[in-house]
Amino acid sequence: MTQTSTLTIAALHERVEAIFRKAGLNAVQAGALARVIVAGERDACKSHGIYRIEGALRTVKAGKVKPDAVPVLDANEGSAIVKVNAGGGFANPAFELGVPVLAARARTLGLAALVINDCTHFSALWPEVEAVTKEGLAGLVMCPSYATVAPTGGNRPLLGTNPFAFGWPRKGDAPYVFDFATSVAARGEIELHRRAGKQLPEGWAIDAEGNPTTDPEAALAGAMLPFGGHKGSAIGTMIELLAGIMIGDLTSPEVLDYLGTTTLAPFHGELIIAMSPESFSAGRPGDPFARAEVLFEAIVGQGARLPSQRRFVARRKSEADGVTLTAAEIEQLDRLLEKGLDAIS
Ligand code: NDP
Ligand code: PYC
Repeated sequence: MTQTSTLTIAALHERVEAIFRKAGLNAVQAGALARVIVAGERDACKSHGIYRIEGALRTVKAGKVKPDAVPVLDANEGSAIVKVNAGGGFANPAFELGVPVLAARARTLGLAALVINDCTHFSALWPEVEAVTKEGLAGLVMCPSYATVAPTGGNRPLLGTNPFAFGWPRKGDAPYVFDFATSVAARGEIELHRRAGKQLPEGWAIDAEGNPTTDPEAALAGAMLPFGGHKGSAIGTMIELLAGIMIGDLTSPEVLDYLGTTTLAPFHGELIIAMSPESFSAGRPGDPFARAEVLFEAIVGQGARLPSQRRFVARRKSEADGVTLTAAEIEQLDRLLEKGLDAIS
């Protein structure tokens, strides 16, 4: 049986933050990264949990992200568009800086957008969309990645795995949140299959010759496929347009040109849109939150589950019992804490 250790969420946070500090990240970068990575472990989202630490540190070591960056807010007074320049650092502290201004603006204007430029982004989007719903607002979050996905009908990497998240606030309940890659699976899942020596499910990827493959190595050398065929391909393209070109930042193929590899975390921009359900529904019959509950009850009433329910169950368990890690994962954390960037090949 695999040996395991259980840590409280606070203890895991302390360890992860200390690893980033040891690697030379300033407090604002290390704190925000630890929050999002520990949230991934807490919610049983392994593809964006502690597994991502090495990738983040590899990107620091390669000089492709600034460990001491301090994000700068351009509040653009009165405008619906709030901007934060991440200054070449990670996206997470930039988001934390911008979200209170975004929320205030969306409450005043009914709708507002937060543009993050010049950031490195490796994390799941649900922590961000949940932060928007915590403000009583509906949210959309999206960003490109790097070219690893072939457009439907194509045979070479072009689009990113381009994650897309939506959140709706619920009074007295966890929000309705979905968050997924616009590829069949996140690239992190392919890498986790490779590490575990497992074959991929059919339909996830093609090899370098454009033939279907279930071999993770061949998939990493070839291309992933969009979810839902031409529909996912179009949504992935929309994200390149809105969260790349429209905000004056890099598209996924440009990111790959810039980095020259998919072993580092991608450098690009991010778009977050916040909407006030009260403002949009003003003057119309019915309370939008109460009407949303009717819809959710009808979904659940058919035996379906709401997205993120698995995460919220995992979260409650972690909050009560702590987060369980394997001996290999604990060893990896100890090694990173002891050696800092020297642990990264
Ligand atoms: P999944 O396929 O694991 O999950 C997608 C969403 O669907 C989740 O909200 C999930 O909720 C929900 N869901 C899954 N099964 C059901 C079901 N049976 N009924 C209802 N809802 C369901 O996501 P991906 O693998 O595509 O993406 C994983 C993560 O990777 C995302 O968080 C994404 O942000 C991140 N990512 C980040 C990238 C980046 O560049 N930063 C790039 C690509 C992905 P639940 O969690 O409760 O199961
Ligand atoms: O899991 O696809 C992914 C991913 C790419 C960049 C960050 N996460």
